[in-house]
Amino acid sequence: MAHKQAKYRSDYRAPAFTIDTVELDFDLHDNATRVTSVLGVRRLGPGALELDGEQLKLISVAVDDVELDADAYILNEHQLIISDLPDECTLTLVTEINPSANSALEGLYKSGGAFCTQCEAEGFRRITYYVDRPDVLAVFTTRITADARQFPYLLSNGNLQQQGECENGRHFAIWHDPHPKPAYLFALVAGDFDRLQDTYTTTEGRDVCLEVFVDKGNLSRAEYAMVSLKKAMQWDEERFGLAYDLDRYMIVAVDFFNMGAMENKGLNIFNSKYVLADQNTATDWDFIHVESVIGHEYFHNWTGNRITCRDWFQLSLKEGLTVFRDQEFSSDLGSRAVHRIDAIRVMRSHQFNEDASPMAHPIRPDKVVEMNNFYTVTVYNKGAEVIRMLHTILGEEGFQRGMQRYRQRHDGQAVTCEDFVAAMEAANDVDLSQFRRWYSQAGTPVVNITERYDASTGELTIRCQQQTPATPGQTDKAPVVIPLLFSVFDARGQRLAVEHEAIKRHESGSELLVLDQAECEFTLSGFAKRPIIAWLENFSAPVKLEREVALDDYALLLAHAEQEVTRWEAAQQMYLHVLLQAVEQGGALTLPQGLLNALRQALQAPLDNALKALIFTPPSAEELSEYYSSDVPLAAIEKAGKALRQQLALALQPDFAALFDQLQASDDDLSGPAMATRAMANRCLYFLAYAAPQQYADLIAKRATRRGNMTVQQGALEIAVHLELPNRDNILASFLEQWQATPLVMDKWFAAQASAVTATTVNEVQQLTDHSLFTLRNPNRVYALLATFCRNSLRFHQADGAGYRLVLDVIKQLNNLNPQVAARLITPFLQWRRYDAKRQEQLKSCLSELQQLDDLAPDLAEKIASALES
Ligand code: B3K
Ligand code: ZN
Repeated sequence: MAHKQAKYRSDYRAPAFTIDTVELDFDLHDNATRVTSVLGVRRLGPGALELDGEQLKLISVAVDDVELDADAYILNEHQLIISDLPDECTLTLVTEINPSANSALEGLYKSGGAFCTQCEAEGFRRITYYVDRPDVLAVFTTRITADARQFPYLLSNGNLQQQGECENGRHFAIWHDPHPKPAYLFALVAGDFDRLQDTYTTTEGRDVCLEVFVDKGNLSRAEYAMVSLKKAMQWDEERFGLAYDLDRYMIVAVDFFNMGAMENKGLNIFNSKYVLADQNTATDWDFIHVESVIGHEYFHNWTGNRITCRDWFQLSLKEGLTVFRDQEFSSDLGSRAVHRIDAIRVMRSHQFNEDASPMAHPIRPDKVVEMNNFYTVTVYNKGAEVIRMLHTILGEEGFQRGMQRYRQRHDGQAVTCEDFVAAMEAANDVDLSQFRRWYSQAGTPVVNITERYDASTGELTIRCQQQTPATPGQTDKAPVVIPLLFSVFDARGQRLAVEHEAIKRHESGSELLVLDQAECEFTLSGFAKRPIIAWLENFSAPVKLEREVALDDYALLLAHAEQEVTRWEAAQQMYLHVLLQAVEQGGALTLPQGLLNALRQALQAPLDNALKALIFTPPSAEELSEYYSSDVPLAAIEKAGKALRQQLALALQPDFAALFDQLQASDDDLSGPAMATRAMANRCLYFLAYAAPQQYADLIAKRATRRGNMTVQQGALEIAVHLELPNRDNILASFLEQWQATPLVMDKWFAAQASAVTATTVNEVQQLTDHSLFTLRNPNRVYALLATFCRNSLRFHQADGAGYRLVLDVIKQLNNLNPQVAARLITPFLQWRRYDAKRQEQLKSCLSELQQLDDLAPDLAEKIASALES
């Protein structure tokens, strides 16, 4: 494959021609679908009309109904270029595509028996020739023709205008979307589904028909998605003042989908994983994710669709903002602390890792080869943290004022991150010049804080320093704007007031100090004794905090801090302190009495059980690894982690047992408290089984195989597999027998085995790639088994290299089948520099082997090049 050229953000230029109207006609057939596209084209500036196209068979081109000879245009592998066009004309293109052969799941493809599309970012060019860039906004009309029996539903964006019968048992439908949109939001679905229908009346009085389409027989598993959709519509009206703008909102669930879901205008297409849920088959977290992804795609209708991106470098404009919105949605509806902790964990275990990798990029990247490689935790999750910092600095009212200004200025346009920041700035009369560095600088800033208490004066002098490490292509970093939320406590855990001109009381209840210099020092006074400070409360900035750890201070915060996130953070810092110390000593660990006492107290305290479950989840091996930039001491990390869990289990066994007996929730109760109860019951059971495997094996087998609630079943299955209980094989076999016909549940069975840290893990994962229920063609299966394994760093990096070879082999196959999925699996190879010499050699040789493939996909090529160059 020809080497794909990099694109640079600074090279942006408006296109020579735009497209105002598109009339598409699809004659759907499995192997040869004919697409006729009639484009209303208009000149914007000098130059030829450059249409993008990939893997298309061009049948004909006509300008104003006059067919062009082949010498009237230039056709190459990626483009169709037509010069000498009038300033306005109608272009008619006929192409042919083969949806059945499309295993990359981009463009038009078959998922099971249905036709569906995925066009973001650059998939529309696999359907027809087009100016496939997000700043070309057109009004689409789509006619679909297909066999009536096989494909009773023919769907596209907007409103249904007409439908009817054709010859040969075929039928047609015509859809019209009045809102101009970029091609990446185009969608088409044809298939046979069960349909759940409902209505919603917006605050503006619009009656909206809501429809969820799922595979036959799954109607009852779609109800939660429908409820979530209505909640999202109402929430966006109440919190953001944004109402829906079409008469119809459709969601279609498909089994073959590379990502979570897609916000196509009026016709969302979802991975069935984020639609189908009932308590028998979905865990409590699955329900929460369904709600949040349904919300996310719905919220895109304003942040993404009505106001879209000028170019793909601006992706975080819609994704960072929409993730922030979905996080707020989940937090307003459920436990704010639990959702915040979830987001913090994603940042610390995945985004920090990406920021330290050869693929590190700012939330608004400057250079892209394959756009699909930039749907990252940096663009999405760090992007959301940047929006959250704006929210922290401006407050809810100021932030909403900025959102209104953004909408007034840019509704119906394709804009930039700069436009968003400028709207926030104008609406609040503030200067955000320095804040903009968050958009341009990659890497995780490190904030170092030292405190000096002077008992004679009662003064506390605080010194803060910030520094951002170099990342590929960015050696010099300037200081960023860091909102630091914190609270001050006395030695009994009472909150102390703070007075200082640089500090203000924030609406969250914390103090707010905005750190914008490389360093600053300030003095607080009036403390009879040394005060204790909880820094970076609520993870108020995506930074790493460095400070001297006093275990007792954290014990105090765990017991007394007002904010739940601060309590959880205190526990995490205590674990980290003990674990990192142990790793330095090769992994040997003895739990300090202070930590044990603090945790026992937390276990008995009247805290939310969901929070308790998180407090009793110590940092993962992956999170610990983040503390080492070279020679990651994997063996010591494994040993220390095991010792910590075992000693916790033994020391607190009676407490876990007593609590476990009290934790009862009925299987069909999906309320917050019931979910919290199940979460903590699973944690208790984990530690109990650790302490006394024989004693709990039967109970765990019962829970793992009793149908009724998947949180209970999956929790027990994981314990049995991860702790290698004596009845583990029987449990796996019964679970398989029970759920073999339900792929989304089988994914949990695959993942439980791929996430285990046992002597047999690598072998078992290898064998599971040949399991009859496994296929590389379905992304969900690949993610469940292999992406899970790739995140299992203790086994992926197994010293003999067997983990590497296993994944390498899969990546080679996926390079041809589905490059997007392949590129996701390569992530852990990129960081070869962080490991010892032997592993470095092995990882590098895997990368070189891939690089030598004749037909290496650009998705992989870009990542491999960055890893080997850096
Ligand atoms: N916007 C889509 C992602 C499309 C991915 C393209 N490779 C889903 C989302 O963020 O809502
Ligand atoms: Zn999104």
